[in-house]
Amino acid sequence: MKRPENTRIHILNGPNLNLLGKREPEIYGARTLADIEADSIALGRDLGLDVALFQSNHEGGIVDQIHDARDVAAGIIINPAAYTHTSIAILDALSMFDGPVIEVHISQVHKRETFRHHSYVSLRADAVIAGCGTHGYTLALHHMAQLLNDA
Ligand code: CA2
Repeated sequence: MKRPENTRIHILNGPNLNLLGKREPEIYGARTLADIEADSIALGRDLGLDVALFQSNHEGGIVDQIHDARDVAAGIIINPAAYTHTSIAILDALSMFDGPVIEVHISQVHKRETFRHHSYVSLRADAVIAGCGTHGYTLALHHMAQLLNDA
């Protein structure tokens, strides 16, 4: 298997995900964002990926993080949280990123309110994972490794 030259992956998380593990565990699970960060960095090491995790409660903050990724990252894994359903700005920023983009939702958004069924980000995402809990980040990293190795 050919190894990618750039192995840096940015995992971006939108509003309120800093409270993961602290509220509504029945929907979002018990793991905190710090747990997900530690798990992702460790798995990244096994997969040959250099993983960094970011979170912002602000739409512009996420746009800035996508712009920063343009310069350094080979791929983006993003859970835009509520901005998934509203943000053309995040969609436009992702469209300016050249590498693979994987959209992750912890909950099964299609089983929830209808306003969660539409995603602007899905218009750019190369893959979408929803309803696998925080394990979705693990699945996304495995798929990202495959996409970069196949490129
Ligand atoms: O299922 C997902 O991952 C979502 O992106 C989560 C968003 C929601 O607006 C999307 O429709 C689906 C909400 C994130 C809220 O984060 C919380 C974290 C801890 C406790 C409560 C909410």
